[in-house]
Amino acid sequence: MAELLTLSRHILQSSQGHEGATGDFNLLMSHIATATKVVSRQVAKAGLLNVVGKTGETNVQGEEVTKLDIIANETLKIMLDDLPVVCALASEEDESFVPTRAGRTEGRYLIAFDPLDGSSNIDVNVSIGTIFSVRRRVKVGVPATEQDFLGPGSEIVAAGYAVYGSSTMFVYTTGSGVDGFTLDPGVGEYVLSHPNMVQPDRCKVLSMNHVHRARWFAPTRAFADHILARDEERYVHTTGRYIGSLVADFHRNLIYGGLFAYPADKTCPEGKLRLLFEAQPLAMLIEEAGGAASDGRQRILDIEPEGLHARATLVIGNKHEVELYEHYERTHEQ
Ligand code: AHM
Ligand code: MG
Repeated sequence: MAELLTLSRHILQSSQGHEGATGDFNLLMSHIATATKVVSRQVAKAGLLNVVGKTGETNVQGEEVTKLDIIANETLKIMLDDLPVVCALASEEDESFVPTRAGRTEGRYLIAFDPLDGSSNIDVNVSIGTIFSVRRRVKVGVPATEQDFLGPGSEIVAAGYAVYGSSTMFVYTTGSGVDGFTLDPGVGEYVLSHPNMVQPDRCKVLSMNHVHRARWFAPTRAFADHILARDEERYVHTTGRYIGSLVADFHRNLIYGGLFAYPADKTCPEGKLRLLFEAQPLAMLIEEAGGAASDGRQRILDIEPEGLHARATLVIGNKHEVELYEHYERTHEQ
């Protein structure tokens, strides 16, 4: 039998030899991974547990909240609350960040997460996921402030996601490449299945919600038309795929090559996706995998969010197409 490299061993191996490595960070990563296993089980059992469907409430974004959203959010918070190394947690589902019980003043790390991305797909058995990022606090010994979360994405020390699909995968980076693990439900462990993930440099997939075309600004329309015209050899085999779960669209494009774009438009002038909870972690992952992420004007990782729930245009995938999008932003009037 071939030797299986589990996520816990991988985390341990990756940190060996790192100067100042205390084991705290490994513990934190392992806790995040374990929390996603619990969410994965909840997602798998959703229909059975009668937790599918809406609660009838709206979240801070004014969107309907599904029951699983709440369950995933609570699960992550409970599982990360007793880690002394974690100072505070910020969730897409909560208006403010929450200090942890164990590390509220001394904890060196802050975690931001979207507990269940793609929640409109829960009721219909379509892939959804959890997205997270970890940053180090500048100052310890005092309670965290919202400002501590609002640095540019370039300050993130680890980012990743779990995607709950035909199998559950955990993909993460600590700044030296991207590795993907598949959950073996028999042993309950994430096992290395996609070492050193690099996005292929081909635009196999274009992921945009073309139904929104009428509300797109001119540069976005010009960009999409450029690719859809298929005049260039590079786009002859490009196809369209749009799941409506960012994390699943991203995961597919990371493996196949391609671009995902959710632009600001006439209805959402700030964009829909959240900088802190969605754009920053995926931007770190794609850059580590050889791709790029932009808001059309600048690198996502250079933007400082104005608040926990700040939104942005997200254009993410192959460098070539990200630069093409930026070209149309520069050269076309809105
Ligand atoms: P969510 O975090 O509430 O699930 O919302 C974000 C989702 C993304 O996963 C997805 O890319 C996008 O919203 C889909 O939006 P639309 O239906 O407008 O295309
Ligand atoms: Mg989301």
